[in-house]
Amino acid sequence: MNTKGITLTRHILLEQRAHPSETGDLSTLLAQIGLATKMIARAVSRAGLVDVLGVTGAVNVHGEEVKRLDEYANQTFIHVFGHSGLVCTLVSEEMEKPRHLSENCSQGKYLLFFDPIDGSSNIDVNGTIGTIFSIHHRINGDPHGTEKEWLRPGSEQVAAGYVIYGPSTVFVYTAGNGVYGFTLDPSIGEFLLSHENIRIPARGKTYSINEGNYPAWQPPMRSLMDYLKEKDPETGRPYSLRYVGALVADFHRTLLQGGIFLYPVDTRNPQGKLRLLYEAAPLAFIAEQAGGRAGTGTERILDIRPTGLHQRVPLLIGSPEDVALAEAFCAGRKKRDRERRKQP
Ligand code: AHM
Ligand code: MG
Repeated sequence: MNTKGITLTRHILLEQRAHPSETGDLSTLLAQIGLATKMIARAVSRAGLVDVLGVTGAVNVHGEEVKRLDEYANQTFIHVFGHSGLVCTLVSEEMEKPRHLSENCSQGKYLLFFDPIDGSSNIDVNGTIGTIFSIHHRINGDPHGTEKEWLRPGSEQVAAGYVIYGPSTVFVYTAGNGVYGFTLDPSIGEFLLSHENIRIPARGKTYSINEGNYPAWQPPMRSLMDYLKEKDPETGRPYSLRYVGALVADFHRTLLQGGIFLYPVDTRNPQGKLRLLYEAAPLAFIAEQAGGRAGTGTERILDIRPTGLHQRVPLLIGSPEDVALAEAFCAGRKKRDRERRKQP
């Protein structure tokens, strides 16, 4: 059946009928994320006209300045889910501690992890930004939740997704049965199916990384970047560099066109920069569902058992062959292979 053009809500209901292990609650929850992100998209589209540009003056748990739009988007999620009855706990990049929505905890079955505005440094220059989310089941009835409940590996996610606020607003999600994308039609205020069953190409032609950090990387990462820039048409090199500086935007391009996004460890970020629970894990779930791969260089992202809510990890994500190549460099293998080939 051609379902192109159907609404997000209808798509979720059809999916649920085909895979009935979840109740209608997950559909409602995803639809509510759709509502929250439509509200954020409206603020983003009028950012220069309404009072959402600039900083609040506060500093978040990561030591970063909180932008007004970060605060607005975070509050929007809290308002939308405050009376939903579905989500007991919210964990956000903008909140040091989990936020319990106690009125929901008697029946709310889910935990929601989110980065309300990803790519905040793009806000004031009308650059692309996004929202990322990850949904887990609660595992016990404790009304206040426990660390054990929050610190779960990405492999246990029920659903995950992101919204990209670019020239158009696009909602991409997986509930473990493929990856689907919906474009917001602002004239009717609905997300409509535009990208059916997204599959990532096996390899791409671009790499995406903050090259300004080159001197601060470890030697294998520098070697990988040198290798990708060498001319060798047989292996599709040199690769082109693309870097928006908003993970959602760089990942979305990589998902649709192939290639690799990397945020490795460096001397300033010895654990990596990106956060596991609401940045790396949800995108890793989407990447794998689309046939891609996501790791730290030595470990699969979805296997990591978190030790802290705002834990950071190195992230290598994208086309399976490109990520495998990067992992070979991290393990010191590729360099040796190359040197061997060059010997007479
Ligand atoms: P944010 O969620 O606070 O905006 O930070 C995460 C962002 C990612 O979107 C992006 O990939 C990365 O940080 C860019 O970092 P850098 O400016 O160091 O290249
Ligand atoms: Mg972010």
